[in-house]
Amino acid sequence: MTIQITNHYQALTEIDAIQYALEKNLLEANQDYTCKEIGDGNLNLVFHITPTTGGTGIILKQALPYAKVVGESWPLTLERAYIEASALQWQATFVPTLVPKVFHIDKQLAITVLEDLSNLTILRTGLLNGNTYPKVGKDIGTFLAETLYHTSDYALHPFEKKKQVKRFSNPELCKITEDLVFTDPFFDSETNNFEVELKEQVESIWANDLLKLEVAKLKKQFLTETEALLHGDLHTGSVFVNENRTIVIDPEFAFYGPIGFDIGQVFANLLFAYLHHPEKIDRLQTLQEVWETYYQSFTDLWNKGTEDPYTKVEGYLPFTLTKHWEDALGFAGCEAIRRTIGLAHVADLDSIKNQNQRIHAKLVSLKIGQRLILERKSITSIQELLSLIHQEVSTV
Ligand code: SR1
Ligand code: MG
Repeated sequence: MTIQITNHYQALTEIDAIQYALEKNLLEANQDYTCKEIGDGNLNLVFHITPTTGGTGIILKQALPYAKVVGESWPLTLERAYIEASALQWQATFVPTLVPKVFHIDKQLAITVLEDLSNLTILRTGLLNGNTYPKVGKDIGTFLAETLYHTSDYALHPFEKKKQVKRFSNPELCKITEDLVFTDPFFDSETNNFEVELKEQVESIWANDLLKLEVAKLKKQFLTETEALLHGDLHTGSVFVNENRTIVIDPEFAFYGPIGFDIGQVFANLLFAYLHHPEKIDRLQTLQEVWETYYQSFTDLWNKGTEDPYTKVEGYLPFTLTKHWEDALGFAGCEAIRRTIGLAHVADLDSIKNQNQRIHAKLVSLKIGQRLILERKSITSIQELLSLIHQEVSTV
């Protein structure tokens, strides 16, 4: 039976997905195909279509008009699919080997067809399974420097920059972050979700006005600073890896925001990987490599030549990088807290089977999160950050 696929939005089934890809000449017609919906994220359908005889296929990603993690009661714009595809295409001009190839975009049906990356593993899963990826820290550091620098005022003419800020206006997805990362976890909100053993810590967070003042400042930065086109949701579930390749996927939260936000999300999610396997020190080495690569690559790009004459003024580059560092620490702190007690958790913490170890890891995450927010301006080096993490892991 064939199903009529119109230009009006409808959520595809596995059979529809094959038919759609055939109609759009994205698959060879004289073969049979198998399709499996493999989406394990919070928001979208992801179809993996392969020839029945085996081999590489394609990925067809379709946005749903609501947040899958909650259900149809949480409607969500379909425009995010187009924002994601547009971000991938722009990022590909700076880092073609670090993002997936986009084969096809359909604005009406909120579909993006992408290269098949099923021979790679989601970084979070790979790290949880105990694997190590020697290239990933440098690759993510490069991705951050290239995408953030080239989309910023340091690289773009002011007219072009403001055009891009408009193009990547993404209010609904930003609102999710504003609520779930910056607001709800710091108040007694309905969306929060935490184990009863954390209650005392959580209540002390809700009662800590000094902490909340700092989070308010970070949220204000997120709301108002249009420094660069961010990925917007750069956790370890947004990265595919194997020993040789790193591919950053899923920029549906892309928008113009503060540079430190992307860096901070990477820091926090590598911290979770370490808290899951505290014997695997390479997780923290990866974090260090992310920052050191970012620092060096951003510096090289800046020194090659920029739009703004002030970039030649002594002291402006260190001032800029210090801001990115301090912001990254603060945003990492918010991410650590929200993934521990907010709506959307991470498997790194939730899947720790031993109850005592799991609660310990979560308490450490909350403690480090608070310290990063409060002490972000006094932690001045990656070594100090790593010492703080070691100290908290061994004392809570
Ligand atoms: C309702 S969406 C929950 C979370 O999933 C996404 O990946 C983002 O991190 C968002 O905060
Ligand atoms: Mg995602």
